Amino acid sequence: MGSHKFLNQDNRIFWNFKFNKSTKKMINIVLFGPPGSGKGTQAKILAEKYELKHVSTGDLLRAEVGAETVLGLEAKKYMDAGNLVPDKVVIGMIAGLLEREAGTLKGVIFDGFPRTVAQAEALDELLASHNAPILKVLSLDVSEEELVKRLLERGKDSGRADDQNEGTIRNRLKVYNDSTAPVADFYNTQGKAQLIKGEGDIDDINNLLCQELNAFAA
Ligand code: B4P
Repeated sequence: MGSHKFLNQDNRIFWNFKFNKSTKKMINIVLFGPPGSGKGTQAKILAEKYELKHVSTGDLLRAEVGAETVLGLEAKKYMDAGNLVPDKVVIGMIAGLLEREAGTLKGVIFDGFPRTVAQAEALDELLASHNAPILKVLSLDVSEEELVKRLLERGKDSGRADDQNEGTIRNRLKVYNDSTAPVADFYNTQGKAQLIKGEGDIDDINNLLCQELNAFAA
């Protein structure tokens, strides 16, 4: 069993993360929540702290859009309207990534995936073939008004079409309530979901998330 030490801003070691090198069991976490809840923000920090791969389907899709691939051109119309890109496309992207990289990774923080129950079922199957299930689903809890405020604020300089107007943002929240919120129930029945307060200082929220991940650092 190897351990990894991390430094906080005062350069004090605050975390010993033990990774079982003999079994190479992956540490796979889902960061869950509505658009604007801080998934992307927190996933970046956690991935760096724990040396896990940050997999954001939103970022992967935006890269395809930017490169004007066939997949990107198809995805763009869904994204700009605040709708979900079809499951088949997103699951295919994740399957490809795991196929290429799973053997080399300590673990993954999934950000923005899964977003439907069909995606969650597909992810369970994909990970079963690597004998590396999702260990924990950390779900960020933020009020709808705060979400709208954050996304409109980001829209001022993100250049993201889906952050530009309140109608599109409200549609994303409706899609979340209709299609994505049931994913939390899916993981609840597996006893893996944990609600985390997602409002307040970014560092304070990060500390709450770290406390949960601590359970895997025995
Ligand atoms: P994503 O890129 O996942 O977009 P998001 O949900 O808006 O991002 P996120 O929630 O991570 O943003 P964050 O809170 O970090 O998806 C975009 C689109 O891609 C989807 O609508 C869909 O069309 C498509 N897509 C992606 N995945 C898919 C899938 N699996 N299936 C189908 N379609 C898919 O940041 C929000 C803002 O809040 C930032 O400006 C940040 O600075 C700020 N913020 C964060 N924490 C804060 C805090 N504590 N206080 C104040 N502000 C905070």
